[in-house]
Amino acid sequence: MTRRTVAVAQVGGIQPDEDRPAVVERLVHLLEEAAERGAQFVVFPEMALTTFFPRYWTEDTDRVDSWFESAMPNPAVQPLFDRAKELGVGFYLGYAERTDDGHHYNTAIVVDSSGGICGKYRKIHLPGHSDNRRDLRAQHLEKKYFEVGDLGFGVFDVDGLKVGLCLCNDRRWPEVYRVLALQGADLVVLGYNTPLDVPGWQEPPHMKMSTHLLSLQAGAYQNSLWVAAAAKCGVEDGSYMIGGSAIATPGGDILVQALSDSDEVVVGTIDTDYSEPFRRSVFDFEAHRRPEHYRLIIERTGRGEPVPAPIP
Ligand code: ING
Repeated sequence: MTRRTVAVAQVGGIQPDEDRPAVVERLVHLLEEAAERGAQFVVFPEMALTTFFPRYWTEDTDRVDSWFESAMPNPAVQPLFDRAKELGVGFYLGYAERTDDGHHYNTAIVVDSSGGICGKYRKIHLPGHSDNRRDLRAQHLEKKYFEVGDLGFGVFDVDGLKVGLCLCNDRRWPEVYRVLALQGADLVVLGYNTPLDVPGWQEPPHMKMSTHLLSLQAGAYQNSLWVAAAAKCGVEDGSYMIGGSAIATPGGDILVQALSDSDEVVVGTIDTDYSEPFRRSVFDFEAHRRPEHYRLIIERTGRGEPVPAPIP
């Protein structure tokens, strides 16, 4: 059995002119509160160091470069790594990554309690568009600024807990949790930035929150694992993003959920034993899954015609 006290560190809006040291100071304060409340692992949001810049169209490469980290850790983020190590707390952090050979990813890392990076993920499901839709109130240009991740969906040992990583839109795709569950993940962690105003899909506002929570609960329940999700939320440069940071249980319940849409720490204790009854019954993968009938999931990308099924 592994019990781990996990904190989800929800971060309120980061304004375009907020510099890295100021942002990192906020993250350190959230980390300290989490540690004070017994947390051993802290989940920060996606792109936790900058404003959600994919809302802007720009061809100013210097401005774009200013949003990306070319090393991790780096001097601006080092205070977070140092404080976490002092407190003996591991963490998940999302940020925009520029590689030495010029690739750009929406990235997340996990750091263990000794301060070492023990896992990395580059976002695979990039929502939105890559063209300039200047007529829109808000654009969602992740396909312009980021390349599709090249690291797959990985599960990493973080101080004895098997932690699967993903980011934001990934949480809406059931394949993600299943691939991580098939690797034995005890806990899936993710950060997200979910604007109310997303091009092409103006669902009623309440559905932004309901589909977010549904995605966490379904992923957790259908794969008998814990899910911890941290929002960057509130108003950023006039654009509202939902909160709803939460921990979902392997039974599909919500263990804890943030109340606000600003900086807020929520803490819950997860227990890997709690997954066992589900894994030994309804979701005993070995006993019940029939991959030979799931071929279409791999063979097709989009919707197609029904597969002719002979009627015996
Ligand atoms: N954000 C959003 C998300 O999946 C989105 C994009 C919002 C897609 C609402 C569809 C509906 O939460 C990111 N960054 O993926």
